[in-house]
Amino acid sequence: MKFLLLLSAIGLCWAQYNPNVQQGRTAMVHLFEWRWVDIAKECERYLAPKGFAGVQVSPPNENIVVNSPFRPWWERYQPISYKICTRSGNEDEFRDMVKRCNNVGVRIYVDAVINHMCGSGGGSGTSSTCGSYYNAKNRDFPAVPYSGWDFNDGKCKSHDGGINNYGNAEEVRNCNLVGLLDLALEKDYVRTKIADYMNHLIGIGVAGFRLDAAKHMWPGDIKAVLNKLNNLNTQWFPAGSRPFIYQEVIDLGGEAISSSEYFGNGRVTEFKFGAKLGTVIRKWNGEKMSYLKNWGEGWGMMPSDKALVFVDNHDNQRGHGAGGASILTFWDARLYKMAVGFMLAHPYGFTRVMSSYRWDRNFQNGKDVNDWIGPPNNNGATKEVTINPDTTCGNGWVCEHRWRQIRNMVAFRNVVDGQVFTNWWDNGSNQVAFGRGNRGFIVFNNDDWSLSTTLQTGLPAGTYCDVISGDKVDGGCTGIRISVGNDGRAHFSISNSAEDPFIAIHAESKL
Ligand code: AAO
Repeated sequence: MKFLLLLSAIGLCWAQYNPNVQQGRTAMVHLFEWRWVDIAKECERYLAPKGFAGVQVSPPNENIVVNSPFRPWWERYQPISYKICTRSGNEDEFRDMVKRCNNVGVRIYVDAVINHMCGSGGGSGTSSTCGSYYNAKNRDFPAVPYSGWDFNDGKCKSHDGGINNYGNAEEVRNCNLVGLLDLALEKDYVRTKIADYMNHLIGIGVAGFRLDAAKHMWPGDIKAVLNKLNNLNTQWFPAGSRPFIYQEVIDLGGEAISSSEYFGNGRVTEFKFGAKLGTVIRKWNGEKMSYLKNWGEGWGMMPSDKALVFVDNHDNQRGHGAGGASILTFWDARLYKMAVGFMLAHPYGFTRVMSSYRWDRNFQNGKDVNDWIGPPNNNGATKEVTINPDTTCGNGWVCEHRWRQIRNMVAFRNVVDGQVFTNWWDNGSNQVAFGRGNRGFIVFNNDDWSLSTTLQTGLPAGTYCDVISGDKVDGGCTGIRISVGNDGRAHFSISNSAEDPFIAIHAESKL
């Protein structure tokens, strides 16, 4: 009995950190601003066959409609109600997506905006995605319903009701983030309304949540909400499964609030990951890839089993949030592929791949004045994600997750899952290599000269197909071939002017 209690205690402790993925899948993709009908198709036609574990979807609940004169992407971070009704689709479409994705083993993680409602200057009326009435000035959201009692106006002590000082934890958590009406999460009524919304989604079959603006909520208040959540839907998950939780906390150091305060609730976004990796791969501040030997905790990041990691996210790819200029995105495709490749090959953290749309960037004094532009659309209606004959996406969707190098590194991560980080090699500069047990090996050349060297791969003898320059197809290889000898050693040469100056081989790319 004691033993059983101990076992279930361990199970419970691990619970909210566990992404509830299908066995052998290791990476999620954020399909930013996609419509539910397109995600359902993508799960079936691409994500499941390629081994993606899950999808982070944009907030599904009703939001304010901002016409100024065009609709910004960020209107979805201004809730009006918890009805499933947005530019991405209605509740029927959401249900159909969750069902079809789960049926092919791809999980859905919801971006939950529960810290606040719309901006204080949001006016009143029915300019919302489902037409629900609201009055921001009176704090009136009858479709939930919330009223003046449910907000933190009385608690916030800053002179203007906003957050001006990130050195003051109370201000960060009790005041309005960029003017967004801050919910009073210490109230059981508010906690219950939020939990009802999340339980509605759990009932539909989602596997977990990104908690938006978690830094702006007290960890204990989040805990109280999580304690009200149901177990996952047993149609797809083992009985007793808990929702996966990852909290958006930006902690680059030097502020009042640190990531570790949130570990008890679930995983936390590690923003140092993309900021530092971008700096290294850009070779800024004297950084070199050889310094990545102790990447992870050794670089001052949180424990691996608490971290949700990514190279860029929907904020910092356009100058919102944190991270700054070092962040790599699809706009710097060559360096970006190396960074994502490094992330997916390295054992640190649970990984999230970004999938974006293109917009007209317009830098004025170093700031992109078009950082607000919403998804590809016709008069506000989000455009379909069309698929070109060469498998890339049309209609303005970038689909980084379909780039061969990125898609094949997701497969690499699945193949090396659970294997140790080993056989590190570097040239003291920007040529590095490492393996994962006897299942995979990767080599980078980010120097301004060629790499030509023989390395211990740890892999069994044989000829392997490099999954960066090509694919293994019908037993052949459309890219570079690497032959590993009986001693596990192989010769690599990578020109510094190669289209993609890195090579990756793994157990399933063996010919
Ligand atoms: C929009 C308008 C606003 C308007 C508001 C209300 O843009 O002008 O006042 O509506 O009408 C998104 C957009 C916002 C948008 C909002 C609502 O990004 O522009 O406001 O929807 O429509 C902070 C939060 C973090 C947040 C991030 C954007 O901590 O939670 O700001 N991210 C999430 C979402 C995001 C969303 C929201 C939250 C709101 O991912 O998409 O906003 O739901 C410091 C702090 C960070 C802080 C940043 C930015 O970072 O540490 O916590 O993030 O400042 O304010 C260095 C430092 C680093 C610092 C950084 C930037 O890198 O090391 O610590 O500089 O200064």
